[in-house]
Amino acid sequence: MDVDNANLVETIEQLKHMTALVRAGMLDPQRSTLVGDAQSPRFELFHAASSLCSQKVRTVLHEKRLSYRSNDMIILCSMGADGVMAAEHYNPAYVRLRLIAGKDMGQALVSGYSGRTSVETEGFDPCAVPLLIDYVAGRVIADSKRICCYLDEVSTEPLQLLPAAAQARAEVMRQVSIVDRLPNAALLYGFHPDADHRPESLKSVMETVYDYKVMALQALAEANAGDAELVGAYRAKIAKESGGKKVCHDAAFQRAVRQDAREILMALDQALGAQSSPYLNGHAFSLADVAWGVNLIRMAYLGLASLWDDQHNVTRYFQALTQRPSLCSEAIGASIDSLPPSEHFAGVAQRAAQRRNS
Ligand SMILES: N[C@@H](CCC(=O)N[C@@H](CS)C(=O)NCC(=O)O)C(=O)O
Repeated sequence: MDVDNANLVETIEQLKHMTALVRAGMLDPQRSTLVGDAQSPRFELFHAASSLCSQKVRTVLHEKRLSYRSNDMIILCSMGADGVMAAEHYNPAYVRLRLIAGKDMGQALVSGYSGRTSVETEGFDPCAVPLLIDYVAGRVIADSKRICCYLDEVSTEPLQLLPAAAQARAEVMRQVSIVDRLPNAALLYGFHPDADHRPESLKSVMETVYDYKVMALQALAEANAGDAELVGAYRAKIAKESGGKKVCHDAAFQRAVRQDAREILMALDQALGAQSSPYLNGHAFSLADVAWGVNLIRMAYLGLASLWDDQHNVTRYFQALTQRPSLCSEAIGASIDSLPPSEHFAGVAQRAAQRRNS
């Protein structure tokens, strides 16, 4: 065995040890399952059924028909009899794994809140999902955009989600980046002053979400005071979530976020044009359609489909995307299974169920 190979074997063993620690810290072992046929799959995913970024990665894994170990984590903190219960992705074992991926990206840690979660504009969030492990390459990869591109590169069958031709590829990536910069966190967590259509039970969770997050993170920072890297990671996350709390009831901020989303959808309508193809890249289903599909489905769930009511190309696009089996299962089905029922989603859910049963 040469030196490189010996290093790789050691890295993989280390990763196996670290992921076992993360799994051991999850409350319910049944939330760790195998997806696909492989008994010992190449990939392992730490994610959450409800998470938008996780839905993008799972849609890609589904499209590629890849087997993986799935760890569906609890990403909400809750109040128990003994105080706040930290979300599973705040667990030190998981954050340590994520920090490896963060270093690989060379991005500074997140330092505040804008309502967006793009790593390029906000910095790296060390306490977030999804996270992918590749046990063949010995790599840990964070950030949904990066994970999706990585999977497309290492697994080219049965379809490529990034076109080979440079111009088409650049256009797909341009759209993926636009979606990545949508103010998704603000749309999910924020209280709109005049038109907040989120399910009531979701709104009530959002009233305490930031307080519980910050309490849990502060307790973790104190409990791990001897580990400077972990403390730095928790402090970065506290800065972000405290920023979120400050603006979640700020009417001007929430209106600006909604307007921003509306303008981005208007630009999408123009980019789609009145073409005959259902998808963005002319005809082939691409990573841009994965990203937009998951996002438009989330917006519909939140009661925001009215943002594109008057945009016929987006309306047609949304109809086409909600028929794609991968999006039906990984975004629509997963949202139904993991989020409170939404009256605005009933039609989408019903059509998806009919398709799955037909
Ligand atoms: N840019 C990152 C964003 C990651 C992110 O914000 N994940 C959300 C779920 S979509 C999360 O972990 N939320 C729970 C939390 O922040 O505590 C990505 O695309 O992976």
